[in-house]
Amino acid sequence: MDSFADNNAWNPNLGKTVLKSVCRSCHGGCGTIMHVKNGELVRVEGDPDSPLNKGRLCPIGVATKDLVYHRDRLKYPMRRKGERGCGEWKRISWDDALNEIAEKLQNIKDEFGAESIVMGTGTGRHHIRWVSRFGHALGTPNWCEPGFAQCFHPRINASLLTFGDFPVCDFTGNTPAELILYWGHNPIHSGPDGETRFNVRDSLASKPKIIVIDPRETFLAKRADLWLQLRPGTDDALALAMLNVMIKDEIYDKEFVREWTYGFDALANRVKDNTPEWAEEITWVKAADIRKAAHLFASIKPSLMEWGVAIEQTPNCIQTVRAVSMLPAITGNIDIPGAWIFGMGGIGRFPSLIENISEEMNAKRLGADRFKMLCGEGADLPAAHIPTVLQAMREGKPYPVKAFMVFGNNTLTTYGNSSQVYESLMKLDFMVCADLFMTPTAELADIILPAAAWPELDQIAGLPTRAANVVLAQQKVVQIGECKSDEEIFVELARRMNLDCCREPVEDVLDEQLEAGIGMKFSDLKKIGFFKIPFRYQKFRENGFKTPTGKIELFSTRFQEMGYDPLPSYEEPPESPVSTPDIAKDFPLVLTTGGRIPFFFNSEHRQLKRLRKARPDPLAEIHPDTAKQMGIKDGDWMWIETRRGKIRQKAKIWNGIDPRVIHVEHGWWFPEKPAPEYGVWESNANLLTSNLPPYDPQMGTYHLRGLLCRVEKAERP
Ligand SMILES: Nc1nc2c(c(=O)[nH]1)N[C@H]1C(S)=C(S)[C@@H](COP(=O)(O)OP(=O)(O)OC[C@H]3O[C@@H](n4cnc5c(=O)[nH]c(N)nc54)[C@H](O)[C@@H]3O)O[C@H]1N2
Ligand SMILES: Nc1nc2c(c(=O)[nH]1)N[C@H]1C(S)=C(S)[C@@H](COP(=O)(O)OP(=O)(O)OC[C@H]3O[C@@H](n4cnc5c(=O)[nH]c(N)nc54)[C@H](O)[C@@H]3O)O[C@H]1N2
Ligand code: SF4
Ligand SMILES: [Mo]
Repeated sequence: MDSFADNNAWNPNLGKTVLKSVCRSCHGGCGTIMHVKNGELVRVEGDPDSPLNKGRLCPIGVATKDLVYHRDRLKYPMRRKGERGCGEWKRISWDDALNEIAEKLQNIKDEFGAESIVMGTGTGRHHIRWVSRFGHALGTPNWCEPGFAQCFHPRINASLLTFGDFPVCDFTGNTPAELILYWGHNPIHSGPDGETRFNVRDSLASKPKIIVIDPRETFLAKRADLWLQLRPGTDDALALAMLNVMIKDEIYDKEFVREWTYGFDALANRVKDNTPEWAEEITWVKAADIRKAAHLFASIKPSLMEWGVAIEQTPNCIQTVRAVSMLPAITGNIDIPGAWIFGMGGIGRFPSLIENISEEMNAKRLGADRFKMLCGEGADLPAAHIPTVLQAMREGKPYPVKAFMVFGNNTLTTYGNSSQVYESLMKLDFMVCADLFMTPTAELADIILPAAAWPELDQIAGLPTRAANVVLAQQKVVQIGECKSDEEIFVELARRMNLDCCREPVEDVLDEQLEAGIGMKFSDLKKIGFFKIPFRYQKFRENGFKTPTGKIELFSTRFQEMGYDPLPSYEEPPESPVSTPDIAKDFPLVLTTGGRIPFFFNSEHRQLKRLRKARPDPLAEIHPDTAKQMGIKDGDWMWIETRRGKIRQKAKIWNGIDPRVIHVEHGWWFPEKPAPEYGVWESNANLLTSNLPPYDPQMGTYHLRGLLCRVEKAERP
């Protein structure tokens, strides 16, 4: 253990043994108690006082020490010895690493412009906003994240334009929901984006009615009063049909709609032909069940909707999100106890430094010419369009991308269309990767930086994400090797490059955000661990909704201004039994990917023995009838193939999936297999998915769920 505890001089807590913090191994923010002895983390427990988890931790949280002290942690910077991807590395000092990065970035910026440097990151971690912040300080408008157009931000951006705010579930109030609708969401396993799986479990204690919309019979679907087993990728049609029923049968909240929504008649007109019978053909859900679901949801108050990432991973993502969000809206389940609520904003605006990006540079953001809700005026925080970034790496068009700075993303496993991603990364002049572990992606870098994990750094978290009703301090309790937090790395790079901004200490930024939110300094928040803001409902009654009309915009004036359809509509997925029957002859099954498992976070944690024991191999779900036709038995390996590629996962045969559908897990690589590939081409779901057009017109979303595939029995790998 001594190599881990190398350097404790930094530690202001030396001598103290019990500190409060917040787990950030997923998006959730479970309060923790960190037991530290002589600079070593000896125990992590759930904080019984935290309103988010009340003392509990999930299997990933329980494995925190295993993560922090894993022998494969990256502990010092390294430079690659040979050709890109050769798998040979040499330890270097932080000084050498940062100087070299600073010099290379400066040269590339001078020769090709700052826009040819792309900042990359992964899903909502502590440092996600710092990645764009450093990019903006450097002068590049280009930063990207595989979740942005495909996860959470479609819900955020569409909600900001529709509601003027982002709705979250009222899990910490005193009124439990009487009905919960889980739409494309399995929060018992995933831990919702920015709430915690414990809140979700607790919300079941009062025995609400349950509706589940999911192609798989999940834990919740089994217990549901109504489970709608839809065809993957057709959520838009289902939502429109539910709106149709609510409006035709006049079971919506008339008073709320009259006073607080804009464009109801236009919506009614838009959905008038989207009958349950129309939707049955598209979605495979019985018309009678669609009617039942609409009536059940509308007849109970408070009804709560828990929506998930599954509605965001098709090229009709934004209109799907909009349609789904209108169900709570027209039933008046908005900002009342037990329903969707709007946050108290306990954390002030993050200084993203976007003001450093000129109008001309903003226009150069890759994708800005098309996807205004991802890259431009309709985006909360504009990001670049990933397929366009990759094209710029490969082809130098519309301009060359020469450098990619990856801070916490396993690009080869989590971007769609992994083969094309690989081809793109191999064309780079310069790539840096900061991670906790060596990954197949990090192996392609020129320089690798050892990142600090959450117990090794100071940050703040506001939960639920964006709402920030509870503000928590995450504090550094240990130092591992030479690891540095991503935030510190950015500050050091900015100083070395003599940039005008992003140079102040990290704590100054935390103070700025906290003071604007809860009026407190980080050092004070650390002492108490978290701060729960007294909640107020129905804030819209004071000043209206923060939209141009002051109402919930069913007809979106901002969409209209941007040249997009102001009303939701259905779009058949671009590859499906309906839109491409020719392809379906060879690839007859519908494929969905990435349903979360409780033991791993996306591509992470396969190294942790305790978690890996629970899921040693990747599982693909298949119905017994389909498996029988292929001669596949439970536990057999099976090939899953699309037009893009072929992978092998183990068959899990069960009745909980439609005979026409296959589900594969995502994020798989095998840290135990030989470098530099670590088996990333064997079971990785994104060898099957597509990042090719068409994209969502507003958001640029590509296609991860509802594709076409075929399967056959495979030999053991
Ligand atoms: N086919 C398919 N693909 C998908 C999805 C799907 O459902 N199906 N889901 C998509 C979604 S919703 C998302 S959000 C993305 C997620 O995509 P990613 O964010 O790329 O996924 P992760 O595996 O969670 O994280 C990537 C890396 O971050 C490292 N890491 C963890 N903590 C830190 C840290 O503090 N600092 C640094 N520097 N590194 C750290 C981990 O070790 C890991 O290697 O995947 C997307 N890809
Ligand atoms: N333990 C753990 N927690 C996680 C993660 C993790 O990897 N592990 N990942 C984090 C991330 S990045 C995210 S985005 C969230 C995601 O968490 P969730 O939003 O819960 O999303 P998933 O579990 O990916 O998918 C939810 C459900 O959607 C269903 N589904 C698949 N295709 C469709 C479809 O076309 N329509 C509908 N209606 N349903 C469909 C799947 O069967 C699955 O049960 O979880 C986060 N939390
Ligand atoms: S749910 Fe998320 S935040 Fe809570 S213990 Fe598990 S990994 Fe940590
Ligand atoms: Mo995500």
